[in-house]
Amino acid sequence: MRTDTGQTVSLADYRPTDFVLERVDLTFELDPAATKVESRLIFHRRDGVSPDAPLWLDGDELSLTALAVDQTPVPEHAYTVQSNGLTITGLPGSGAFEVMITTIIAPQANTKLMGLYRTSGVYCTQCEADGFRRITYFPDRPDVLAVYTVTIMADKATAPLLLSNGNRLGGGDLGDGRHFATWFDPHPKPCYLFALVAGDLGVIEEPFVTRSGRNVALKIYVEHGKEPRAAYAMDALKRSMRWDEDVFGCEYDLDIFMIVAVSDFNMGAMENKGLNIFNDKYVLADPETATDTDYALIEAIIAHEYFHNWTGNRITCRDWFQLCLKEGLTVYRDHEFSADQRSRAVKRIAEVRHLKAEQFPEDAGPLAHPVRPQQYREINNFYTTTVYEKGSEVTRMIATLVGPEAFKAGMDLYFARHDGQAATVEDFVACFEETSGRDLTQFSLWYSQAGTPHITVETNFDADARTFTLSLAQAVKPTPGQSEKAAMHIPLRLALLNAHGESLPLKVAADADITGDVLHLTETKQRIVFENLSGSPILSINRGFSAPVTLIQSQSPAELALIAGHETDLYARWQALTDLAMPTLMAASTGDTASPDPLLIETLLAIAADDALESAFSALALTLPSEADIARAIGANTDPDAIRTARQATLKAVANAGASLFDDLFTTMATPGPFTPDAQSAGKRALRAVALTYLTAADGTPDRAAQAFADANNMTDLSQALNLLVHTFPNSSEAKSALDTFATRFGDNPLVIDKWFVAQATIPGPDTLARVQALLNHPLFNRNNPNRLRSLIGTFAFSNPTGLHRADGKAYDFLVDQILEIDRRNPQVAARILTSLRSWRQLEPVRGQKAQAALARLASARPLSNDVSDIVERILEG
Ligand code: B3K
Ligand code: ZN
Repeated sequence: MRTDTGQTVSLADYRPTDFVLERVDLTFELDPAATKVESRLIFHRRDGVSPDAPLWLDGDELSLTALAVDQTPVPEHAYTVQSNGLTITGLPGSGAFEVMITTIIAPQANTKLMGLYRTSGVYCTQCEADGFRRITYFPDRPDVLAVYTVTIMADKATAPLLLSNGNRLGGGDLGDGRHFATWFDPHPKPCYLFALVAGDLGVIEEPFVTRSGRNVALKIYVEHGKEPRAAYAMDALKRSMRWDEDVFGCEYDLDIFMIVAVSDFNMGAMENKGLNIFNDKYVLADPETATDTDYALIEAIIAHEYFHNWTGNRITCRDWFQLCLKEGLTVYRDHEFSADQRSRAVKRIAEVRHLKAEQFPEDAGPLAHPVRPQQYREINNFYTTTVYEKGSEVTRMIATLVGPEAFKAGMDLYFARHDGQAATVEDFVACFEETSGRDLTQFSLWYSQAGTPHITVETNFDADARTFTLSLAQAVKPTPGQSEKAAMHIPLRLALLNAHGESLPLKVAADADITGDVLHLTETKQRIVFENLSGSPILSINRGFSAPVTLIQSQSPAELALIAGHETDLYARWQALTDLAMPTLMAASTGDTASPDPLLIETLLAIAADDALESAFSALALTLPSEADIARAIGANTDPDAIRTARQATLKAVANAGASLFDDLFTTMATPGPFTPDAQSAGKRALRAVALTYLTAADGTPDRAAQAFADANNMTDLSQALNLLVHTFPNSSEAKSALDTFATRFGDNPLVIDKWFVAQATIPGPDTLARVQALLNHPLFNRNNPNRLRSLIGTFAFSNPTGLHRADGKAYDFLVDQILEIDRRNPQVAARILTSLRSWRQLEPVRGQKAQAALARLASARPLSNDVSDIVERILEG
């Protein structure tokens, strides 16, 4: 384990390497305990670099057994091995030369799951961000692009399958029970996109013909016996490939595209060139074991990794500070894909919910950082919702600002100009400036300035002048390292509605900064006057969530109810409902005995009764803001128990008022016949689940949920009933028996058992800690598997506010003990779970102090990985 404190890397310090890497030849002799890696690298000195400049190669936990330059062993005095790399001196002053390096690594001892490791007997790799240096000494940075040839030798019986990037050149028998295969990837790539898989796996295959006529073999590798469960992923892959051709003009560029599903993986998936490696959770699905959410995630992640082929692989990042260049853009592309495949409005609401639940707190807390950070200690801690989801929103705002034609032309220009390069955010933005003629200098603050802008909205109607004045003020709170903030360019879509909810024409002075329905807020304070209005209009602002901002606006319940009931923009309807519900929920949870606003109940029930609405939308609209949403709205001094009590009371009040409507919905939203994962059926199931939740709240008994559990014929209905039962009546015999039935039925399927862990880890209340502790010793739990760790410990930490924030602080101590324990094996997973404590300063003082003490204990523990120490120090400081 690396126990050093790690060095801070700064964007300002970027400079290119002294040596240009031209070609890479790798040979692997695979062995679980001692894999031999022979690497031949062809370099030449970059123009202008001093002839005696040494060559630096990164390395981590490697054992060097041979080193030669141009076939001559390097004498000892001409190289130095350090714990983090290798320096070679005395290299040729000009021309190309070959460095040959042999290292020995132990895949089976690799518990960090970075570099080459073993999972269920299969060799596999994860190199992004800096795992390649755990395979061989190498210039492990994304701006070093080269063409790779890879030969893999392994035991034939245990590893009949030998895969790497690119196209397979050939292979054969080595005689001694071993065999080999050679792969060549013609596309220059950085080493983080390198991949190797060797093992014994099943496969499903389908042909795909690209729009220019290239035949591509699509292959998805899974554990033997699981092949049928990869069919949906294959379907999603084909749809993604076609969509990327149709919408972005991006065509696939090799003869083969492979996906390998593995069961031990630190994150969701990895876009290695031609050989994506996936957490099997995001590949395997069938109606009996996967929920609608699982299907939607598989579709999105398959698309995301595939889309990286152009945004990430063909055009990669100059350095890791530019991570959003590939991640934010690719998330934007996968969001657009899902919107086209499903319901655009529902997808948008889901995106906003996710952004507000995950990214807004990050941007408001000690881990806040710009979409393009300025420095890092551990790059793996920057694969955040800010880089990904806010990065996607920034791309979306560019599309809004420049309009669809200039956006399309800008993307085309980006692909044409930077193909084969390692690019920067500036390169990307310049393309849209050129195609639109718009100056995006101020807009670019979205990349460099952290924090969510808060926009204060004030309005005034002048009946005599028939004008409606909109006064906006923007501010961004200080974030770590950034105390002063400049005014940003914020695109706000808006409408003025009449009393029937119809949009009125937007008539403004010629010099007003508004194009179509997009208002450009660029000043700290800005005022716009709308003219020619016969009555006071109702303002609907930030429609479609055109900018990732927080609005501070006081609209009356009647205005919100009008928007919630009649806006044509469904996102705006959903947002207005949330705003309508929030005051009651907040007041009740800070001690006031507020009963829900009758207008809220009336509006919700009108939505429940409106069968013209998409059911997926109604399901979202009828779901009250979560406990975490309420905590965020309150901001400081939050008491999770009081919040839960308030939310449950509101739920019950709505349920009582609408019991018969919910009863009807429960019946009419049934989806008879065999399960299909399409969006429409999923929407019906979601709405039926919401109805069941209200009905259960109205009854106050576990009966309906227990019946739904017994009747369920698919995993979506089954797991929803299980969660409802277990969360609402945790100690009932019905809950216990449902948990037992579930475990017996799915005990042989770890991915499904994760749902069983999640259901229990998220039971509200202080007793869940003991339950989670007991489950750590359950035979179905496995400490070495990241999915198990996340489903039990991760969900307890992230998704159980009343459990984690037990008033006695015991859950904080538990979490810190677990993080320390996980950190010894897998620092990345440990650091990720730790981020669940980032908002500790918002807790009421007693809980806050206990959380702080636990964090301080973690910070002073040794050994501590660079990953965990970076996060804990920032959480405590910020
Ligand atoms: N690029 C990978 C994430 C790598 C994370 C490294 N710690 C998957 C993705 O975003 O598509
Ligand atoms: Zn990605």
